[in-house]
Amino acid sequence: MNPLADPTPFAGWLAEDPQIAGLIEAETQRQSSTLQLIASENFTSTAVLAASGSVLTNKYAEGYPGRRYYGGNSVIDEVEELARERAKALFGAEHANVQPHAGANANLAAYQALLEPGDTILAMRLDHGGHLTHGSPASITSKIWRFVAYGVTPATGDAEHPGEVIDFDQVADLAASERPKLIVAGSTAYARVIDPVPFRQIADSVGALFLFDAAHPAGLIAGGVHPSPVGIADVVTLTTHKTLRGPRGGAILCGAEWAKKIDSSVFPGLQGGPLEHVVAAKAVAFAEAFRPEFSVYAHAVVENARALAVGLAAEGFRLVSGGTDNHLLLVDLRPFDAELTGKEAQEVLDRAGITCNRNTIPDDPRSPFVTSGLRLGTAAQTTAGMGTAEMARIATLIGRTLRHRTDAGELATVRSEVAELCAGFPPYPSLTGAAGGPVPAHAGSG
Ligand code: DSN
Repeated sequence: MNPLADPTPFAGWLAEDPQIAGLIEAETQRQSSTLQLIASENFTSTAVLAASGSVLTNKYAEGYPGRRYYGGNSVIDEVEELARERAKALFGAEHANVQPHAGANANLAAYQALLEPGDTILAMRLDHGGHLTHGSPASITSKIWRFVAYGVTPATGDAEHPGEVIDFDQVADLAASERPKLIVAGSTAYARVIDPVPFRQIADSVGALFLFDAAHPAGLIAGGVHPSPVGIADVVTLTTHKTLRGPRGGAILCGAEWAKKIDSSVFPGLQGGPLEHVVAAKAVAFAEAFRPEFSVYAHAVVENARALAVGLAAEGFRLVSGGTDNHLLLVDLRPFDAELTGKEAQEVLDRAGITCNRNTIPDDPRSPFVTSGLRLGTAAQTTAGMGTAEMARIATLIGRTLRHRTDAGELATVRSEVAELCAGFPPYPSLTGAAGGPVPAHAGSG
């Protein structure tokens, strides 16, 4: 069968591979009938899906627009140039590199561009919310550079000033004593705004460079609900698939003075041929994020996270840092049930159709595989059209699931209530044949 003869890609084009077609269908149904609360996930538009499933995947394009190592790149050059220009316009950056395959690659490329092997980097502790590429012993970053870690202040137990916020005194003290070449801000599990200004001031005070890892808040920055580090940090790395709601991938923004070093660090320094189908999908997502409705969406993500936090607190959970300013919540399970681990909570919630991930909380006594915490995010279900009323309901469903976690009947009841709730907010009505429901926040793009 000629796949191009069939205009319905997801069903028809895969007819010759029923196993994969069936698995894609099953995953579409899973995403549509269960709650997606993993803070690093989202639902892209169908326009993003179309670009990333396009013939652009066929083209080798090592190099950059106008400077490729293979022929036939005139169209691809236009695609990548559009993606770069849209990224620059969206974030107000002088230069954009849209080729990193992931956020981890973007960070590695940025370190390689800014530093020499063995240089010192000051970054956030993994168990306080940092990322693997911020110096985890398991990451190659820690084998190439010397990492020193800062963390968050202790929890106070005081509702007015709960603590567990970035300890800027510690950042300043460590910067003064360790003289890092680079200071990194950014986190995967920090529920508060990360102000780039004090980081810049501390970096300047010791002559360090400053990298802001915006993997998580990129969409909130684009939507105007998180302060932009662009123009404050020397380099900003980001992922395109989290709050930014694009395809899975990374990007790097920087001033003109770093452009050449960043570009050669990504290619040929770290990667080979760029994934131009993904670059095209990034271009689509950057354009979508430029629309006024994306800002409405970004504000709704934060409002929903706050509503979910209020609901969870009423169920007896403790929110690390007392709440949230962004798209995610870090939940300390211990006050709810001292025996309940993050691992067990994640597994039980999965059975009830509530998808999230276990996460360490600051100074977690349990291992990263077990943990005492859960991380939840609202970016995906906000895209599907859910609002604060649904967040309140989700909080009670989480409470019920974990309270009755050994009761199979109750788990089945919650699962059917979750399916009923999700049926009103189909993320991909055109793929699942779902009718009605609120219009998804990305509607209009497909
Ligand atoms: N693994 C991603 C997250 O879930 O936050 C970060 O790379």
